[in-house]
Amino acid sequence: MVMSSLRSWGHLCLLLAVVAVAAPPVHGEDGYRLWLRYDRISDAEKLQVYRKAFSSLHVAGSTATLNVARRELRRGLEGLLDTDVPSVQAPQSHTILVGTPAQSDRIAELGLDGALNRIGPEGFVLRSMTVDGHPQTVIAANQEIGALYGVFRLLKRLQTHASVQDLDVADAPNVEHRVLNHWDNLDRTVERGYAGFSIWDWWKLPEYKKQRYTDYARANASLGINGTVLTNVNADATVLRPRYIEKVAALAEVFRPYGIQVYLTARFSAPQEIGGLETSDPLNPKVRQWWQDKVDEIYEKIPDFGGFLVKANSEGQPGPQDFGRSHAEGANMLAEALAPHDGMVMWRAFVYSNEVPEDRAKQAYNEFTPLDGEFRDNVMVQVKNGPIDFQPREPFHPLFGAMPETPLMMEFQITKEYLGFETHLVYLGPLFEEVLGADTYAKGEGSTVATVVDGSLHDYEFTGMAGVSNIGTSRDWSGSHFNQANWYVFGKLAWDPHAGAEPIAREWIRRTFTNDTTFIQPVTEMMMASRQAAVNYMTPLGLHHMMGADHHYGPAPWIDVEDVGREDWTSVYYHRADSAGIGFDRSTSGSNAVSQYYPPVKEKFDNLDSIPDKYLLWFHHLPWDYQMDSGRTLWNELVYRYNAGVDTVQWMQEEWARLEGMIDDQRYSQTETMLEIQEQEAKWWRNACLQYFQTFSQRPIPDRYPKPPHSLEHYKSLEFPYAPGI
Ligand code: GCW
Repeated sequence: MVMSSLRSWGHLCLLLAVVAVAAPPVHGEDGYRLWLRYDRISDAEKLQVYRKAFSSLHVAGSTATLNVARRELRRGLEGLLDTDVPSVQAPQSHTILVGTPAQSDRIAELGLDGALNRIGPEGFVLRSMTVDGHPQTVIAANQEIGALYGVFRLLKRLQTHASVQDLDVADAPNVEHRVLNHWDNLDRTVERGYAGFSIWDWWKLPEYKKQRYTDYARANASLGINGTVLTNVNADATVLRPRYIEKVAALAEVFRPYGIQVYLTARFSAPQEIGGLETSDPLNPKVRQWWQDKVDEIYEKIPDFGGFLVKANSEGQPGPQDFGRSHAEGANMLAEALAPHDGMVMWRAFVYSNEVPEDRAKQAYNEFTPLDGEFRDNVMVQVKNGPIDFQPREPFHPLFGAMPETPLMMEFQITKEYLGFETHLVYLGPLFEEVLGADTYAKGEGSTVATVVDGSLHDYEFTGMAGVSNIGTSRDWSGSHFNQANWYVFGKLAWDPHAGAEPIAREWIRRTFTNDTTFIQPVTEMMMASRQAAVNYMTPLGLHHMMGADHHYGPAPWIDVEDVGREDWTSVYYHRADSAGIGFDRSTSGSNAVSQYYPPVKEKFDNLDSIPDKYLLWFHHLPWDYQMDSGRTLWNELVYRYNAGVDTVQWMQEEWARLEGMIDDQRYSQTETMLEIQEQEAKWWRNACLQYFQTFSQRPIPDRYPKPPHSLEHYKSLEFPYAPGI
């Protein structure tokens, strides 16, 4: 008995040993670590080189931010190099020396003044130097936050197996305010959130500060994000009550060492709602006093409070126009209260009304351009990337370039409200890059949106970029592994709006998955193709706003006034399909929205010979038999595009299948499943839209394409009462 059980025990051990040896070296990953994965470097040669180059570290000073920098460096090096990298009192050979001249004479004496003078408060110098005969790697900055950014930069080099010899890097952000916008409500639901609930556990704050808050700050700092608006733009005045200000202060305290300022959304009617006043008129002295007192109260608890983000007179939100005042008068009142504390106002330009008898795409421009020059110095006007609403594709917003006297802040949406929620693999880098790279011609050729956003075009330093967050309580933060890339690319482009989406994708893949080029190459291609795929299977050729009403899930090109009560929330308002053709005529003979663009952009969009296909039906209503450059008729082109979108998703599935085994099963199979959902939904979009448009075009779907398997009635009857994000 004893012998036989010993033998089975032996067998079991042997079996386990075999399994252990045979198992792939990868292990399960739940995504919590994001791109900050510091596992032992797999390339033995690189490991040798890095170990030799970095044998100790010396972070000069022990302020909160420098302590974070030291911890990060140790954690990173010890993980990546899989060896002890001690903190030393006196730098030796191969020490990493980190600090600011103000904190450390050692740094001050390195002769880096010239470089430091060029990098501002948040930049850093990363340089290989010989100090007292010792080869060292120096990370120097004017302020501690720059040192932390430099630490992340060095660790990134190791994560991506880059060279660390002869380093001579100096970098600084091109945009001053790099801010996440959380559309998080105080009850922890998240408007347009697809990654669980809000990570702010308001109820337990201020006492209980979750580890996740620190991890959030760390992830953002690794990208250079330096601000966060904690609350939904559809605002709740409650957050301005004393009890909540304490809670906000607790979060601010966690974020401070990471260089992240907190902001709140200000509900314009707060003086009435929580202040007991009879009006919120921005010109009323009592109202002004109320805001000043409120702002002073906030700064007493949060000395580095960033300021307010405001959605006013838009989609039912209160605002200055309720009292006959302009957006500038409203913004300036808040700005005046914030100015003594160095706080700012981010005033959104996302305004439109169904009572204004004008193309919705034109309304923000019409409303804001006359106010150019009227805003106080500490106001930025925050403009969505396109004139409608974060659609899969829109031309750039014509306000960019059109308000030379007003700093304009870019607003991108990272959460994929209109691009497949959390499930679809859609990398937003190409969308962001397309918008930033668009030439407004405001001051002639080269006046790209990026030059407006970075302040260089109109010569101002007060600049910003906002991204509507895709972060929630989901273990992987963003609802899927690939959605993390959208947070990542936003952060990188906010730092440098001239950077490219593709290199950022590669870098993200290396840090998140592997440095194996046989994985990086196809996955980069998938990511780069994914946005156009979504455009194709949802809203090709400049179509827009055809999603389900309210929850915005799935196709619903049939939505009309009877469904939603107002024209500008329908689908039919935007595609205008009829027996003659399809598209919104915004040309000079239509709504004339094209004229909001500078020449020659205006002419380019106005003219059928020069307008790119991607914006065709945004600006023109065209007959079904209109001849496309491809040689196809418009109807056939539409059919072709919808199918191409599905094809690309299927290609992505095939590519992904070839990569099985190259990464851990957990992330592999999540992605595989998400792609299956995406394929199903891409087909659903194609089938429902073609079935619907066919009722107008009265033309057949060419034989080589699949026919919609269901009737139009079937697609129309689908309901999604618990769709997330509302
Ligand atoms: O895209 C729309 C969303 C709303 C959002 C609004 C906005 C926060 O559907 O949920 O409200 O834009 O940006 O204000």
